[in-house]
Amino acid sequence: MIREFGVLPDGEVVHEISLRKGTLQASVLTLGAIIRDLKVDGQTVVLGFEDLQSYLDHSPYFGAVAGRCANRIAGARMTIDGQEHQLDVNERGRHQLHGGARGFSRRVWQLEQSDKASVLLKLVSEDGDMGYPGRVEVLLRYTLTGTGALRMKITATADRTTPVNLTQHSYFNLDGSATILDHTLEIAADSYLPVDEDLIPTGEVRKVAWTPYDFQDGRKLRRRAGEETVVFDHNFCLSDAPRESVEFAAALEDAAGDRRMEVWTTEPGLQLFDAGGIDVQAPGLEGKRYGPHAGLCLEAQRWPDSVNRDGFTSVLLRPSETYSHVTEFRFS
Ligand code: G6D
Repeated sequence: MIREFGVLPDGEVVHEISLRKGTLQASVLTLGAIIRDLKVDGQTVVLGFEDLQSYLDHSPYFGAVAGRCANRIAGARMTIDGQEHQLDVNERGRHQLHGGARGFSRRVWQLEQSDKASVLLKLVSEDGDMGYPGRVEVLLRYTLTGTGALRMKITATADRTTPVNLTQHSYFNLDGSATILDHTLEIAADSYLPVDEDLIPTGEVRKVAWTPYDFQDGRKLRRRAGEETVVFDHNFCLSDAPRESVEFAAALEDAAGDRRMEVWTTEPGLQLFDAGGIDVQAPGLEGKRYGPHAGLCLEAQRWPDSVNRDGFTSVLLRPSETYSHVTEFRFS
């Protein structure tokens, strides 16, 4: 089902597409390719809003697809094939976050096709968009599968060499409780990227063993004694480079252990952000107030700030290549 969700100040119409398959129901917006709502057996498992204005005024990227380059680019600058590019600055007055002020999460995507369980969206990002070189065409399909998963498949091409690194930025909360601190999270990563005071990777790849970042055997998000100041807003290293097909990345279970979500992805990195700093000043889905730790993001992507790090696998997309990314959220 497709309905008009709202109209942007510039007159552009935002549509909502409702999908359904088995125990899953999803609502997708053409604004930012946002997953507005996702229900498993009738239980809402993501954070979102009921109205368009709240997305424009209050959303910390709820459910959106972040790009052209997800996460931070240090100094909002990069050099490609010897040419320096100044990107749009939208983070702490000096960096870029999630592709700039009008990144992909703030754009209205074209609705190409939809049926009961899937939707295909397209976005064209013109040469110079947010400071990036080259025109990029992105195709994204969300599918509810017969096996209880939401699958996102993205491909992109460019007419000039440019970085492309997209991620799905849903905030999950599997039981609707006030915080996810009693959810248990497992991440299949034996190392992570430490960050500086601006949350930008320092370049070091550090082992998680004997640190609060060891999620290999599963741990609750709630900080243990001595971890009171620990922040979870880091990239976990799943592999060095993208994989051909999806592999297990993470598993999240609600406090009672009744609902489980697994993340499977082709991407080499997983940004864990447990939203300690959010305090959303507008009612969310079902009238909920979203305070600190109301949900957590498991953002599959290539490693942050790769454009400025020789040691990280390149995120550059060349005109002869196709960017490809598949992430699945599997529920049981
Ligand atoms: C991302 O890692 C970042 C966070 O630091 C940011 O605050 C959030 O998006 C909005 O997950």
